Amino acid sequence: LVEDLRSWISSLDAAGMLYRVSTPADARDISRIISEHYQQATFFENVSEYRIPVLANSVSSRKMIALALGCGERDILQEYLSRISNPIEPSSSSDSRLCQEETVIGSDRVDLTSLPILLQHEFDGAPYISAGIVVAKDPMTSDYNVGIYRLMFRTKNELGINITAPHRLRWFYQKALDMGRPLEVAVCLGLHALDLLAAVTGVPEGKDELAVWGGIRKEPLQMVKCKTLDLYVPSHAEIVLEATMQPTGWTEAEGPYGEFPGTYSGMRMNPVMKVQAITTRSRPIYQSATHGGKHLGNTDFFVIVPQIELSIFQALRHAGIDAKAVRVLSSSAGMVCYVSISSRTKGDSRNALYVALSGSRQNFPKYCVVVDSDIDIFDDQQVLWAIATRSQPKEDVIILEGMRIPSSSDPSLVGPPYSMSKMGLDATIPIEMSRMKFEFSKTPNFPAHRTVDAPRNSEDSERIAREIQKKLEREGHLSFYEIIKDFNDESYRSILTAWSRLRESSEISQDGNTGKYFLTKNRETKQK
Ligand SMILES: Cc1cc2nc3c(=O)[nH]c(=O)nc-3n(C[C@H](O)[C@H](O)[C@H](O)COP(=O)(O)O)c2cc1C
Ligand SMILES: [Mn+2]
Repeated sequence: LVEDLRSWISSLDAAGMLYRVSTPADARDISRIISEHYQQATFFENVSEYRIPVLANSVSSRKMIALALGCGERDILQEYLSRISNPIEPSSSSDSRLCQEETVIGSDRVDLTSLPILLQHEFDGAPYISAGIVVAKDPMTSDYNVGIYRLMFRTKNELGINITAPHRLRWFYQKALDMGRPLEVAVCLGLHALDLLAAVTGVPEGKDELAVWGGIRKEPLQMVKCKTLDLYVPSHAEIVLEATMQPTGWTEAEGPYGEFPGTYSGMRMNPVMKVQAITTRSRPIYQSATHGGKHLGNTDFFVIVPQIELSIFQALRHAGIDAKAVRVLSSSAGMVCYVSISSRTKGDSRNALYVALSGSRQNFPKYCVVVDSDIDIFDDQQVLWAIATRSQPKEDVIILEGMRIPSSSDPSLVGPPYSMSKMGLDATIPIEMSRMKFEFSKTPNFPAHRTVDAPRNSEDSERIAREIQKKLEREGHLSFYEIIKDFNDESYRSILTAWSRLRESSEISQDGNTGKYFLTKNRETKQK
């Protein structure tokens, strides 16, 4: 087997993205320690009271996703798209039963307190399993769905599950409910970054999510049948919880939870699941996903960012816009997005804003800035520069109202029912305007030259002055840089002295419009 949680830990370690804690850590201190080292993944080799190590924050940056996909940070979109476009069917003939090396079967024997389930935020309703990939089958069609859902610890064998958002698992449960039947679910815990990426990718109705998962891994998933459910799960999972959701509906209070915007979601009414078996690899590793807090830019929310970027990118391309790059900022909880485009027609940038603000499957972002393709949107300073120099608020801001929301966890929303307004900022140079005045002031880039040590003498500067005259005679209007770059091997001070002489004697003049210089006697004849 190639890619599992253990290989991911090694990859992170080799890339310097892992903070390793070898001394025993108390489960109560773990969340704090993780957040103190937010720029890395944290691996607790030894958790007091538990024989189970913990990995967290392991898909929390663009760097980590690029590492998992084996590509550069700017190539994530293309790599992700190419993997999604080449699905690979799972393999059921596998005899690998890694995730069932140890089993506890029966809801009376199951004990969730055997897992280091963390209290992640001060006011969370309870400890939460946060990195569980929930696998389920459509009760009507038997199509598989996977998704990551937060799971609230209730009792030794009972978990709350948040399925309030209109995600696919919610519809599966609703169908089972309508049929008066329980829904079987398997919670897979402890997987590779590529698996988490696959779990949030989502597929259109009727498409097989397991094949897309295989495509993202670039190899067939090795599936193994659950011990007590009619479900298959990837055999390389560290831990699998086999559970059923009873057809009771949304009857139990769930929450609060420190959600991805960095604030608490309020209470929700939600179903619960009863865990009837726990199967694990031998010496399993527990995985936790970070959420919210002060360092939003470095939480495991990041795993969903490529999906949002791809969704916006495809919508733009579909709308005939030559989009070059899309960046959703994790530090904004997905609410701010930068898009760079190459404008072909007047209106491209405006259309791009409307599409980016409304075209993603997940309804992100809230704010979008569109810039020209000469701006590197992965550099915040360049984007701010474009905003500062290429936009006028009155002309270039659009506000859209009454739009669908990405999540009701946004504390600024008013409702229910919820809808939101969105803002677009066009920081592109209008296509009809000259690009000249928008250009960067670059540093002068003098060709290779020798350094002059010798003290300057007045003959030198006299000779240089004459040569400058000749050059202007030949070439007409030139900038200061254009003039002096040909005297590279001379002393800089000699050149300035020569310049001073020419100015004193009024032999050269500066054009009041262009700032370029010309020979005074040639004012009329040599003007460009
Ligand atoms: C760490 C993490 C936790 C998440 N928790 C939830 C959740 O509790 N409820 C939810 O509806 N979506 C949650 N999501 C988003 C879904 O996993 C994601 O939208 C997925 O594509 C939904 O899958 P589905 O629509 O195929 O069921 C979470 C995502 C991440 C990365
Ligand atoms: Mn899904």
